Amino acid sequence: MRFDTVIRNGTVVTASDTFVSDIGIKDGRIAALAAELTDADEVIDATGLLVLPGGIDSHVHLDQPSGNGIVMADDFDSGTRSAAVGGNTTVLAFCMQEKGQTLREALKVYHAKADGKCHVDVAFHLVVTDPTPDVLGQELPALVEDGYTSLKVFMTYDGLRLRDDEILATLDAARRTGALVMVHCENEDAIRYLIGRHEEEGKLSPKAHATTRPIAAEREATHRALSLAEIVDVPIVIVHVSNREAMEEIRRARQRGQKIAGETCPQYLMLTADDLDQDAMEGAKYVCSPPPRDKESQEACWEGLEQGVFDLFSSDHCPFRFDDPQGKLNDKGKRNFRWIPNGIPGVATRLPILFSEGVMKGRITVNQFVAMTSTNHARLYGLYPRKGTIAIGADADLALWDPNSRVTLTNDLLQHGADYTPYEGLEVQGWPVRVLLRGKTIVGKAAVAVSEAGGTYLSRERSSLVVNRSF
Ligand code: DUC
Ligand code: ZN
Ligand code: ZN
Repeated sequence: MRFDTVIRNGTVVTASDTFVSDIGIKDGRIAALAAELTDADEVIDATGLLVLPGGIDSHVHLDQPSGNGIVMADDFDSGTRSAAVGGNTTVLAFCMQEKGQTLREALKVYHAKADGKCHVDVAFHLVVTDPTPDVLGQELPALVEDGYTSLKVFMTYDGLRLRDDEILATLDAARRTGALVMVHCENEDAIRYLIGRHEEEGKLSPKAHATTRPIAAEREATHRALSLAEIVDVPIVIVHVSNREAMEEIRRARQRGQKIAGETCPQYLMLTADDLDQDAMEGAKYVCSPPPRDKESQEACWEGLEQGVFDLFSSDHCPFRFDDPQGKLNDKGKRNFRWIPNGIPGVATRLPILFSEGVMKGRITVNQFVAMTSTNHARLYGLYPRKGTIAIGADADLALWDPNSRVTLTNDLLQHGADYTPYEGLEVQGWPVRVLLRGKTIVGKAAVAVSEAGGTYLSRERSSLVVNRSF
């Protein structure tokens, strides 16, 4: 067979194996894995490089309206460009239902935001904020059939949070339709109470964000979400876990026999609440929810990755500009932490940070790295085996990774819309030197993403956690 592209002499890494092989690519897919493939229009020499399945980041926020004049720093153009620079070939973004809006109306809005703008492939999770009988009984079953097979519910934030009875109804609808539900676990009433107390005491600086959202508020909500899922007998994903106590809830639920997926994020390995406690408003750069905790929590999150409590390592990319009245330093936010938008950028730094801090420091294997940054995302969100692995027939979504390249992270390198990175100055070892999306190079030398927006929308199957099949 003559190939469009052959990648020669790379070390191919999947979630289970590491082997030296050439890769033959034809019509955007992997057509051959063998030695000595030569007959191709384009030959890429990958000697000394790892060839990884392109990263799949199943937790990113792009172009979401954020209220109060706040504007997210990335739309689908800049956010997916930054994703590509960081070695990703697929992102799953959130489609936020406004109250009173149908899910179909919300999807129309988000498809219009994304169509023609994406540099990597994209799919949507539905965020259900208004679980009316029509939404759950009529819309959701049809949307799952149409390939929107996951949704998120919030236990915090006024206007987004669902009551327990609404969560139960949503989980039950998910069980009937085969959708997978992601849950943001923080106890809103406890947080509101603590915000009130902090305001009475005049504690209004960014560090109060962490003390008003304590570990117990996350642990309690995690336990409650798991209990609600147990009551209606449905799998769920606990997203962005920040600490040991919430993680242990997942472990215990699994021991009871529940099907649970767990997710953690770079900020819970790399940052602590002390980062919020800095002079002037610098701490606002690190305001995200749940907040970064302490050193012990970082250790716990590493343990969760090493031991498989967490299946997913996602960025929770939720970028706002810092020095901007529409971002972190909005007028109200400068006076009171509660108005600082929650979220930090991270879609480009997720893979390099986990590779450098996890693989290079001997905490996880390179195969675990691939599982937690790509394969498990594809399996859990219905994209496997088209995405998330290197196998005959899979999309040729590949990150050519130089394990010896040392890079100092700077904001400019990341090509996102934010004016800062929480990881400025961090030196990482390991970097994606070339990224291919369905066989086409989208990031080449010097990490410049091509300007053409070649990403497509992905319709998805049901989650492996729901259907429980191995192929
Ligand atoms: N939850 C998220 O998942 N992302 C950013 C903010 C939040 O609360
Ligand atoms: Zn969340
Ligand atoms: Zn998020």
